[in-house]
Amino acid sequence: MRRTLRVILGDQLSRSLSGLRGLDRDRDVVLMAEVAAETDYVPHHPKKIAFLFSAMRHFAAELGAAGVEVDYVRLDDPGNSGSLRGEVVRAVARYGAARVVATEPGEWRLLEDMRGWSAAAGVPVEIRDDDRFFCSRAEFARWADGRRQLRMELFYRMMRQRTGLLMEDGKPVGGRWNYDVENRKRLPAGVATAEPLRVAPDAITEEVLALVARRFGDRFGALRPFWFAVTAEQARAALEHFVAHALPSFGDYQDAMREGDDWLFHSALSQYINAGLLLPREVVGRVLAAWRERDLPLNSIEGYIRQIIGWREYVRGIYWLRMPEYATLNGLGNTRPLPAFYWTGETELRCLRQALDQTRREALSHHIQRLMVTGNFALLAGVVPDQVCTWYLAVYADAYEWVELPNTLGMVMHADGGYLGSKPYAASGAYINRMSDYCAGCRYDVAKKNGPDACPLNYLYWNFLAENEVKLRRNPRLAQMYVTLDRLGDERRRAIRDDARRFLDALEPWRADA
Ligand code: FAD
Ligand code: DLZ
Repeated sequence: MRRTLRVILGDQLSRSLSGLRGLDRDRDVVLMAEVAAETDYVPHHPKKIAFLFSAMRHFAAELGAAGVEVDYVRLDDPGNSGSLRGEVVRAVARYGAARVVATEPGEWRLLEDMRGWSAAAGVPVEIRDDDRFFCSRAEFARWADGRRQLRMELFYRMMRQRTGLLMEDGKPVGGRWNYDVENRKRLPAGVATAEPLRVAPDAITEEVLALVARRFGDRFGALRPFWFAVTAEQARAALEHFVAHALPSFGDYQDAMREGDDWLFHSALSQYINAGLLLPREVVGRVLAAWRERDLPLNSIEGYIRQIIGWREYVRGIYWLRMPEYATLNGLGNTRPLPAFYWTGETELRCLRQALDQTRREALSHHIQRLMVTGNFALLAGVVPDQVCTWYLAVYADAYEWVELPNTLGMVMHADGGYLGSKPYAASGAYINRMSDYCAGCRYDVAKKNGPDACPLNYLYWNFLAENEVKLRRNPRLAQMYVTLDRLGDERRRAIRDDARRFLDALEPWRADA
């Protein structure tokens, strides 16, 4: 009897994966491959590559220990063709496989490629749905049908009702759908925060770290210290650690930032969930169990569940609904190249320096840093969305296009004309000062509105509203901002424009080919 080849990608490391269902241990062979096409389509952070390669190698070993035959192609194996398609073609020939079974990938470009595998390998290729999500692509499309603009809050309520999570007699637990108003507290000085669980690298990880240092050591990002979990068991321990130490205060300080504090009360679990080491269902189940066991604050529990069954599922739905044209959108008509400091970290704005430095060290930063620091600056500076998206896709250990693109292009850059979110998350220095202690040590003065020492976010904010007036003035959520802009006199408006020009023109642009 001829064999079935089962292909598992680097972010499909789940034993319950659809592509593994019905596997016949006596006949089937699993293919996993480290390939240059995946390491190089954007300059991924070395820590992200090391995390995935180590997790892939551990997953292959686990399958092997469970009696599954695994063909694992390493990046430096002689004969490695450099692409997933090439490896599928080679493996089909090696095993005389009759067919290939795979789970749909998380990126459009790879799904397109996968659709060509059958012709290339000369055997049928079955592409199965990825059902590790709460909401299927078809269900999301049904929900979105006929809506000109989507709103996460409405999607989230539908998901709460559909799953019954945090529901009581058909009503939201506690009487409200959303406790976000309680989740915007500034972190008081002296409050001790939590750290994610750190796992020491084992021999497999050390071998991967040596490979990654050799091959990708010149890229943006520090490889060590490397502390990520690389197995499902370790990732579950990281989840337990989060639930024990950070979850109770997750809600209160969800939007806070503090100098030198990388994690506050965030879970640092997204890289594990997105690679398949943790399933969203088990994360939600564990958080709800902890709530019942320990009577934890509802604003933390609801806030966390909303991120997983709300935002995470919502952005995935939008990605598949709107690709491939979504990636090309530039609704505000931005033309400025990404400033080079995104890749060097060299900027005098302390908030940006902090977020960029953390990104370089850890290949992670928390949501408010991504949205309101690195994202807000790119929005105010009018950077070309495509270059911003490339940066976010490359530098974060949890980044795959299905989740990165809607967050960056839609939520941060408002490049989809308000399809994902009702208004741009634009902010001046006052927001950063309210939510962090960054401004105290900054070379710029957050209290000054104009001039060489003023916080650039202050004049860039008003300049952004002025420059995009035609597209944004009619947005009811920005009405008050335009009333204020209208009240600024001609002299102040001129100063805003001149300061913004001077500052933006002095930014060194990133050159992709440099
Ligand atoms: P927590 O704050 O502990 O949140 C819990 C979990 O909720 C996360 O682990 C994540 O799985 C989920 N979640 C929260 N917010 C979102 C969201 N907006 N979209 C999807 N899932 C969410 N998240 C990614 O997983 N991959 C990305 O490539 C990514 N790119 C982003 C780009 C931008 C510009 C922005 C603004 C956000 C992006 N996010 C992305 C969302 C969010 O910033 C990260 O999920 C979060 O910072 C991960 O850290 P954490 O695990 O500590 O999250
Ligand atoms: C991100 C990534 C990297 C860096 N390397 C590999 C790899 O060598 N082999 C592999 O199967 N997957 C890798 N991945 C994850 C894929 O890029 C991911 O599966 C697609 O982007 C779809 O989400």
